[in-house]
Amino acid sequence: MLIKRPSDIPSSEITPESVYRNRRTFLKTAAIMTAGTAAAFALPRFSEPQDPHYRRPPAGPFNTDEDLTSYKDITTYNNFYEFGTDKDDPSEYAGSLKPRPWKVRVDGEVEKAGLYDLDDLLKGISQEDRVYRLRCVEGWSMVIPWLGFPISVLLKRFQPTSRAKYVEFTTLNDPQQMPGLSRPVLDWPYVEGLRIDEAMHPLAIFAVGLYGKQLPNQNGAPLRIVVPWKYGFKSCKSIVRIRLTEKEPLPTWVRAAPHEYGFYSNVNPDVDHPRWSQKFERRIGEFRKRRTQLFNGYGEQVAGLYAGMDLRKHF
Ligand SMILES: Nc1nc2c(c(=O)[nH]1)N[C@H]1C(S)=C(S)[C@@H](COP(=O)(O)O)O[C@H]1N2
Ligand SMILES: [Mo]
Repeated sequence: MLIKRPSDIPSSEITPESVYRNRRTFLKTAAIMTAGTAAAFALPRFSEPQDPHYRRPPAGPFNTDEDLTSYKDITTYNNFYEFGTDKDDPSEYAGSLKPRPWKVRVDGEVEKAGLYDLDDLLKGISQEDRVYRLRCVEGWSMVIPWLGFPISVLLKRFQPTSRAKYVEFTTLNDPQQMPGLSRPVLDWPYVEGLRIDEAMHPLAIFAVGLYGKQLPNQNGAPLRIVVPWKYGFKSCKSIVRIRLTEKEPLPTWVRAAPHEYGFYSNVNPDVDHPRWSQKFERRIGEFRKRRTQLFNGYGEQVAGLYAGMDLRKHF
């Protein structure tokens, strides 16, 4: 495809990244016109640690202007038990995951059930840069420039029936690709769930990249969810199945320890985990702890989803 280079960009700024970004704008239009360009999400792979020319999207209601966590921290401090339980296990062992070709099964309460190729699903989706604060239940947080698109964009295509009240996401369960699966630390495969109105909220995204490039395997390649007002464990990674259901799904951590983890898992400094306080968090890269905010600071956008609900009971 021919790439036009706007003349207003000084040649010193013509890095692979900025070339890609120009191309991306172009492809966005192209995808709408032809509705069939798989290339819209053909992101470059990471070949260097972090592109120094990465330009973050502007701050807004969905984006924060806080300092970004470094690429190195984002990709070496991970929780992905399919590759081991230590934080540095995923970056060490996720090389065996093959993110392409990738199939996603869509079933349950939808008109358009089927086994879809991921690249077909990504056709015609215009990508949006978003910077999210991701939070983890262990009391740490990062600011990650995810690249993705609202979950609602795909869900609508599958045409949920009137009985669809929840969405369940399932991670790959292949011991050949995921060495950690040979140990019974969790009841595999890893499963997560959202109420359908939560999943349809524009802040809830499928992420396919970060820092402008393909999602590294240890971060949940090739497709994961990011729900920035919830604790990190809601972020189901390397998704192979999306099921719409009438009944509340049973997420892996709720199944493992129902008195410790609830279905909703909204970030809430006033509801302690039975074994630790959730009032403070450590931003990776910082020393002093920060006060944790209700809904991770996205209350204005999402509090309405829980109007009338007792968040202590529905934790
Ligand atoms: N399949 C799968 N998804 C998972 C996990 C996991 O072990 N397996 N860990 C969860 C937890 S506990 C956290 S905190 C986040 C961490 O995401 P990150 O490593 O991209 O920061 O992923 C979540 N998604
Ligand atoms: Mo976590």
